[in-house]
Amino acid sequence: MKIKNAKVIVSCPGRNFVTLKIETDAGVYGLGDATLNGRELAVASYLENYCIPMLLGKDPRNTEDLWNYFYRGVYWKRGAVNMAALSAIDLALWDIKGKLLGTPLYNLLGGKSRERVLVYAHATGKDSAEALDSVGKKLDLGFSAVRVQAGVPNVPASYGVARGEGPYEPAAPGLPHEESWDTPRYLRFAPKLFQNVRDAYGDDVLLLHDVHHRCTPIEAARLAKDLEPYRLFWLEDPVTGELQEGLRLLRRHSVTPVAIGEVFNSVYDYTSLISEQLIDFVRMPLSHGGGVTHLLKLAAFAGIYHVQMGFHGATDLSPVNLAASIHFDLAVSNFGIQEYMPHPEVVNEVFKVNYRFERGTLSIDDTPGIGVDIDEEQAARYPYQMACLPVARKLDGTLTYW
Ligand code: EZ4
Ligand code: CO
Repeated sequence: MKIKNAKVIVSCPGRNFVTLKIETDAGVYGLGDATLNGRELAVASYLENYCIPMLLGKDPRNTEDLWNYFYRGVYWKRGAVNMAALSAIDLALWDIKGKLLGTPLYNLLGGKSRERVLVYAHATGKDSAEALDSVGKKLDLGFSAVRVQAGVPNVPASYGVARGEGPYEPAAPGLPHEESWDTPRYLRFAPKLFQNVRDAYGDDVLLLHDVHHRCTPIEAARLAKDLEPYRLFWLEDPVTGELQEGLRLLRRHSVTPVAIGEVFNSVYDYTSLISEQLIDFVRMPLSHGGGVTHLLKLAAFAGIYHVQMGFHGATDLSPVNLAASIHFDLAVSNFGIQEYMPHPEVVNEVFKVNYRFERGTLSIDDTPGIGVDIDEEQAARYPYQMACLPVARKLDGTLTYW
């Protein structure tokens, strides 16, 4: 059996998605998500100019060998662009494997450890009152776990706050826009926000919060300690991911659980963090972290240390990635929670999805493989539009982490 063709489909139904389609001479094809928000065409070009010519003629069933071909076989390993491309290849090959065997992906990963996948929603508001209102709306929709973000008083454009009426969506058309940030104000505000949420909605709701890389280690330690009374499910990206040592300081001061790694792209980003027990949840998504092949190894390693999986699931990951994540979440024993930001309706014109939200959980049907399809004619109706994530500046103008 051979790979006879592969192509990259770039489409913008509301936001840009990069999809890899690998076709075999056995009459089945597979889909992988290669979307890298704000750098989409870099991955598309890498796939088209380098990876696809190398894939043609190879046996699509050899997922382990092909994974290594595009990891060990690439002298310049790792990196977001390289790994997004490799992840898409790996997902497409596992999709093919499931279709060839006539079984949904979760059966190839150990079968079901659970019937449904716990997900968390995003609550957001320009101030504390609006955020509280937003939490109530998510609970009304059936969610039992909610990430809470709110505009910080006297910080003009803080992270996690929707710009208009709709849900929070960070990328905007054109070159990067600028947001502002002030950590001292944030550190005073965040504990009050969570006090208000607990007072309003009680102890049962699972609460999450994303610091989005903004704190220094000592600030992160202060925040994690001050949030302890509100028993967060997790505190995400309290320090920027490349400063892994920073988490040691946080751990010395707090038992607030830590999730990290939505911008990581390798098992090797996690080995020290996990073996030194510096984190509690893995965020690295299938579509950036090397696909099913790499993440299965990471999940097994994490499980030994009682670290759980909590995949990134923002709208800048395509329905192909979300569906693959649900299969993975159903199967691995150390599943924790799945982020779920529903894609806007228009995305369903391009992608035919096989998952369903109900009572705070996602489930998936038993279509073989990943089970998501793409309508190429519809995809062509939504050509690529340049869009970027913001950059952030402190109030004095200094560029900081967004
Ligand atoms: O800001 O995916 O936890 N979720 C997040 C996301 C990220 C976006 C960046 O593209 O941090 O909302
Ligand atoms: Co995040």
